[in-house]
Amino acid sequence: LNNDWEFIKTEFNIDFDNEIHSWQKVNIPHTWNNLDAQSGEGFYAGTAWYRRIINFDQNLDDKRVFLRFEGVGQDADVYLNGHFIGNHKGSYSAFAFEITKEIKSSEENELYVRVNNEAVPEIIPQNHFLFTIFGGIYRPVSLIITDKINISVMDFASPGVYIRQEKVNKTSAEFSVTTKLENKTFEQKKIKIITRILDASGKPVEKSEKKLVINPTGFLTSNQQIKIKKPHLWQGRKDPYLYHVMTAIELDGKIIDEVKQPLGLRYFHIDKDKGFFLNGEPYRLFGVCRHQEWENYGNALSKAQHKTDMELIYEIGATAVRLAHYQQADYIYSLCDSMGIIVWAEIPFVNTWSGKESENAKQQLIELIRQNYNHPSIVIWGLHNEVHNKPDDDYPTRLTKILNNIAKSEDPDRFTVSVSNIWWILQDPIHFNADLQGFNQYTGWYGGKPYEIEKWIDNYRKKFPDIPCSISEYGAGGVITQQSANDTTPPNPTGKLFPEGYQTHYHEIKWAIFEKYPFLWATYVWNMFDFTCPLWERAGIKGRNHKGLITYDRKVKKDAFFWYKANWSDEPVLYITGRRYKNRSELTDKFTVYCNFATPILEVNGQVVEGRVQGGTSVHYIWENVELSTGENIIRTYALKNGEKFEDSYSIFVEPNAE
Ligand code: GCB
Repeated sequence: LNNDWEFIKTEFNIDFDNEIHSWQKVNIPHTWNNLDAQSGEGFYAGTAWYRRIINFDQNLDDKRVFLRFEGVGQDADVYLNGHFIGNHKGSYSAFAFEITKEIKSSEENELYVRVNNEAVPEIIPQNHFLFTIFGGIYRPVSLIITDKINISVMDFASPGVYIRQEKVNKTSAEFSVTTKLENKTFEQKKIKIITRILDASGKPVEKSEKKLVINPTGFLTSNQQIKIKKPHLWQGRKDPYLYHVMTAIELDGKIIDEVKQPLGLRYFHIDKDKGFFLNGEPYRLFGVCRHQEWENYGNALSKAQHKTDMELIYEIGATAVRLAHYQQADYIYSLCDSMGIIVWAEIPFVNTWSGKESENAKQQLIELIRQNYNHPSIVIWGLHNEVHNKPDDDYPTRLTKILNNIAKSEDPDRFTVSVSNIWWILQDPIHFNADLQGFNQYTGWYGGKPYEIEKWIDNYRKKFPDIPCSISEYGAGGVITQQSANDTTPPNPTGKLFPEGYQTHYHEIKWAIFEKYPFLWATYVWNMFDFTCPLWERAGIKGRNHKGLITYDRKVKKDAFFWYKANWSDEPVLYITGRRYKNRSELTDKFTVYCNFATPILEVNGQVVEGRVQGGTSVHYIWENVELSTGENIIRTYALKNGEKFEDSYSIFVEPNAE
């Protein structure tokens, strides 16, 4: 139901106001904050209304009808033909309502949705401080029509089918397929559940059939145990092999409902000394965090935009992604499944707490898990981010204990994680609740120097040798229009200038250190893309967080992007940093090349430059005190890979004594 909606950004009364407003035509996905969040000017957090006419061109007498919203930011009241259908709180999870009784088959049906995106104490997140809670129906809306006996649509808007990988190894895979069924016929019925496993080419490889008697009450849970010998494992980026599970209901010899879900057979564990293991082999998790928003679109993204983001994350060579700070589009998790990128998924219990959000946090956690249970890429559920107790109130500890229990009973096979930004917090019991620890570690940005992280890691290791640790965020602001000769002094993190060169320097130091510590079970750059913070003004720019490796419009890969690509990816990378630092005033300067397949040569104005030194990792080459000429200088690097010549070059202008 994505086309032909109408919209007004105001409070509105369905009974009285229909004549006095002029509605704007919009399509879904839609947000009203696509421009004001990014400009930081006049950010509107409030109420808006959407409406749409639905016509049904089929007889629905023996059907059930549902509306499913994949994401509405953030408090939604749904009305159909004047009836209040339901409310959903939380911007990031899907929800579904049954509308069978309210629809009129032969007439126009009027659907109204009231949406509000004000931060309130009852809904997580509590504020617009770390990121924008965009307002709008910003993910697809579906109309689902089923028979009176169906695979449940209403189990927290999940697919109704849960594949639990119970015992997977290289020789066999045993898993259960649980299907939640409903019967609204008012009669007991005999049905058959047919579950087929298809290989990646669509060929059936296993089948399980189960006869059931379904009563016209409640959910019936059907369970099928399935075994595949010599399974083709899902092996991350190396081989993200996917089977599919097709679960169908057969009634009187006819298939009346069917759901398709992905199945990537894998097993994993974390070793406190050696980090993450996938299918019994060490598999290092390094990658980025991602927010779901683009310049001029906000969070109302098309599939193509989501795909572009995941392709960039794939290109940089990430093995892992933290989909922070909330549930993201189902399509994103599907792309992670098919690209082999390991996911940390989380709920938006971030930054602060009110003491009134527990019901909503529990609901969003159940929705996150049930809706995404079958994605093989997900291995970790995140419970909270930088939420700390107060001296006289341990509410966050109590709530996260409940959240952890929910995660464990919903899904006994994945890890839970707790995130803090202060390391001594480990003495705080909020951290005892989850399996794993994540630290948002910004040494070199919010205070200190980048290399101080090494001391931090060593101290952590001595103090907590048995508690697996990850760096859940690290990053530094970098603005491509801000260039400077001084790239090693940390800027003021709330100040006016965030030179790109400092961001590059910061990441060079950080990754060179992290690379040496495989006991860190994961590291995640904050962030893959610049994103909006409507309440911020940093680097002299309103409404933006600049820690992305790529600009908000996705047009420019900053230098630090190539640093990671050279270190992480198997694709050949040869890249000289500093191309946007065009106008310089010194006649000597430092040049840095990243190359992951050979030792590169550097030339300035056609002359080979001597004095190359190795930087922090094997791809990092530095030439200090390189002599330049007044005026234009051509900087060029080249290297050979199996006889093929790769090169990169740019020009700069030197004007001694220039400002
Ligand atoms: C953090 C938060 C993240 C912020 C980031 C920053 O620790 O978890 O949401 O965006 O710091 O840039 O300050």
